[in-house]
Amino acid sequence: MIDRLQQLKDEAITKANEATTIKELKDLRVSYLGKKGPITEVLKGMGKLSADERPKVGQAANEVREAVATVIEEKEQKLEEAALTEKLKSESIDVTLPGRPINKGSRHPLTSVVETIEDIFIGMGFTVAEGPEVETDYYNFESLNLPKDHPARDMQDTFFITNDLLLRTQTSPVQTRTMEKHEGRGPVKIICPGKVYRRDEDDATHSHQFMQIEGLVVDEGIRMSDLKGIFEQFVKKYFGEGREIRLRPSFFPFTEPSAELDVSCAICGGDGCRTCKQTGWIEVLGSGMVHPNVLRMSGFDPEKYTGFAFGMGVERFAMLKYGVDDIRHFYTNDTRFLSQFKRV
Ligand code: 2U9
Repeated sequence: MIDRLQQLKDEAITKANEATTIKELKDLRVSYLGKKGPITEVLKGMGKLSADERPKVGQAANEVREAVATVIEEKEQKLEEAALTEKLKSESIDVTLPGRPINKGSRHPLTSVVETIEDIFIGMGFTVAEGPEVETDYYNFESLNLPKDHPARDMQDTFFITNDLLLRTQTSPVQTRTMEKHEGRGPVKIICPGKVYRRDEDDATHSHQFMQIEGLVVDEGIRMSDLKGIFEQFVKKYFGEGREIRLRPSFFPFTEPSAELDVSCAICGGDGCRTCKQTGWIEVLGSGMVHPNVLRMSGFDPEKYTGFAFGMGVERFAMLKYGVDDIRHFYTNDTRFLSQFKRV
């Protein structure tokens, strides 16, 4: 019996050493050490042995079991280690390789221009106010001295949603809403950036959706010279030193008197060129003293308070700054256009 056990041991150890997979070892363990295995079979026959031989065979059987189990375990460990080494080798990363470049987006040029202009006005004590893009007829028109039958309403073809609701055609309603909140007490000193909508045919200089920045200053004793002083500072900061400005009379229903602001042409230095249409001047914004009707409707006493307001188109500023010749570039999201505005 002891010989048979020895033979089983040698057999199992050889097979374990030859095994190349964990599964083979598991099967070996079951077949040699399991309840139905040959070693158990040998032990079952121990009843026939003499009391003398029985403990010797029992001890030998236990030694065989232990030896086989140990060899299987050790081989299992070896195979596991080899598998792990193989896995680590196949998954190894060369940390010295250069990284793949990540394609980062960039700030939209209109956002950059809005932020630049906001910063300039914040530096002069203005705060930024925002409001809804879907407006009521009252805030978009009535509160700005444009009653229902006013001919100037035709100037801006409007996207109406209902009889009374519309997409704002300018950011001015934000200003009358802000004035209302002040309940007749100055000062008000705000700029209002945002999207506006007009039923224009899109072409190189018109877009049915565009961006405006409007400004409003209301307080006691505000005069046209304050407006001019703010413009001088603004032009110096946005367009750089050395540009002249001029105010040219104009008309808007919400301001009286009204004026347009021209800046001397940077391309020709005022001599006249294609960009300034040979005039030497470039029109950049509209402005004026807030109409007394507008002040009154929003709760301010026009006998006590005066104010100035202005409005500019952001796309126009961006086109002048970056030399863009078609407003539609800002809205077609062509990355060949947008990626040129990456900041370093
Ligand atoms: C209030 C009172 C007055 C805002 C003004 C303009 C003149 C103007 C245009 C510039 C180019 C619109 O985007 S554009 O087409 N805007 O010329 N805007 S005065 O006047 C206001 C605003 C609010 C309470």
